[in-house]
Amino acid sequence: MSKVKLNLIAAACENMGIGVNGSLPWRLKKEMAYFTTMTSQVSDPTKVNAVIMGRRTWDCIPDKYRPLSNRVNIVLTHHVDALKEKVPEGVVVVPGLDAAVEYIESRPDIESSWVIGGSSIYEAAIYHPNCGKIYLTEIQKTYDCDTFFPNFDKQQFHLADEEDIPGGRQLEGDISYYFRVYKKL
Ligand code: FOL
Repeated sequence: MSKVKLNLIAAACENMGIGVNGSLPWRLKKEMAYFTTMTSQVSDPTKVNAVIMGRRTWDCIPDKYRPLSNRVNIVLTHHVDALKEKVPEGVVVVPGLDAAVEYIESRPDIESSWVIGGSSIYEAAIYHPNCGKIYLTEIQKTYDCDTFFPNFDKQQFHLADEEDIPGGRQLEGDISYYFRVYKKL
């Protein structure tokens, strides 16, 4: 029995779009700062968090921010040996979500684990027995997207009220969004 919880974090627009042409459809500075804070912050200063992503999401992170700092970066791919040659030392390459969970179980210094996309990895995480909470930023606008957050059964989740997470409508320029947290029932 594994006690590793997989939290998901994503920002999606009104049509549940999360990406277009291999990048984010928007540039929201404060929303990205929320992502950085949520995925980096630890309550035990001797520990770190892990971010788990698919290979395409790895590709979408700008070179200067890659690997994501102060976090253990775990990248999923069907071509482990090929990708291992291309990523910097310290980046963990595994063939799937179960292998990622196994790796995290072997690292007692990892405090929390964040699934950061994309679509297929989010979908695998939602149906994974270790699925925890979904931190979903709901952007109140429609963007042209080619990749989407998977439909999830809102019957199996409820909207949680979290301390420390800004509530209400967030405004950034003329774009508004909400920081939502869905907790598995
Ligand atoms: N979740 C949320 N809420 N917002 C997002 O934008 C988001 N993006 C991804 C996954 N979950 C998300 C995947 N895409 C970086 C770039 C793209 C990306 C995730 C992270 C990135 O470069 N992050 C840097 C900070 C960059 C900056 O300050 O502009 C980091 O250190 O976190």
